[in-house]
Amino acid sequence: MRVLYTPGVLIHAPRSEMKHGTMIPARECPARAVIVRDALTQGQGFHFEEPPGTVPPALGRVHDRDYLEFLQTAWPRWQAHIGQGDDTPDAFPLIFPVRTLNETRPKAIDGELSYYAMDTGTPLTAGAWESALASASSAAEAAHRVAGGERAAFALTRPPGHHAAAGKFGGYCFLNNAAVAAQTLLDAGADKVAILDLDYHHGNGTQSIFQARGDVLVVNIHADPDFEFPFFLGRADETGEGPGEGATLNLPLARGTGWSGYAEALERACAAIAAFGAEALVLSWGFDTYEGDPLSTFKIARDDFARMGERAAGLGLPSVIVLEGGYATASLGGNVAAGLSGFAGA
Ligand code: SP5
Ligand code: ZN
Repeated sequence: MRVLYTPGVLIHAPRSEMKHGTMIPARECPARAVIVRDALTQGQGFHFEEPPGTVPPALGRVHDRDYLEFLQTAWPRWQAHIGQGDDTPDAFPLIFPVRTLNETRPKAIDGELSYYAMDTGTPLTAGAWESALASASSAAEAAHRVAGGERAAFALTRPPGHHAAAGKFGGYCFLNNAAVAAQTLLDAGADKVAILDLDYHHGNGTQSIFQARGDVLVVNIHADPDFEFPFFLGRADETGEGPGEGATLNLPLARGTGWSGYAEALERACAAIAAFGAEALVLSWGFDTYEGDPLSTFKIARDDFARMGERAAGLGLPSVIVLEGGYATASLGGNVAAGLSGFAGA
């Protein structure tokens, strides 16, 4: 299987994030990509290639122009605002345009951060734009390969992407790599594409980007937002709108779900994808469903990732696989290798 990887994904290095009111080392860290890279390098049948260092055309079709401009310029503006040069701390928003406030975009960088953020859990760093762009470029290149006839390609993306909406960052995500892959497949000639999101968390960004479109089916299997981040999207009654009515499927699962409950949802997801008539698949694959993951309540074992990959491959669709979450860093390389090998062996 082709692997799209560039060291550009290692530049974004957040210092810390908040947990229960105190700051802890950032969970979404460069070591995640390093350990996956090393596991696949040592594994069988993975062929590495670097994506081009260009902005993928699909990026401007899934994200707002003003948002891309903000992301690209936020760090130097934040740095100037803070006035500490190289000691500038990561940028965090402080207020949100919630109900009772209006959504007029402010001019100051700290106001704009709040305008474009969906949570306080996503440090914006000096390297955020560069790594996010490297990831989106990897996802787009993987899609090009698959559109060109390869059975499957894996984009080793970091930071992840599925929480990022057209004009919002959050949940460790800045650019929606899965959406870029799906749009690239469409632009290359596919009429219908399915996105299957297997991250522990609901992919709110991906759902919102495509919720009013009928050409992309978005299916999520995830922890029920009644008890888990992102809390405000991902319920079973969300089915899409307008031309996208019926092209959103949410399969929220209970706290503590293990393989049998997960496999049942996966069957439903695959049946929906087959019925939709997708010509290609984007697997938005997070490994934070793992039993050892610090963010997870699910009980998915390494062998289960191989089964997951095998089932997704059973759809028989040309597939772009992008990496989302997974924070049991020491186990992440082996888990991803198991999942991809399961896919490739099916
Ligand atoms: C891509 C991705 O997986 N993003 C996840 C972002 C989650 N951020 C919120 C984390 C909330 C942690 N909840 C406490 C669980 C501790 N057992
Ligand atoms: Zn996740």
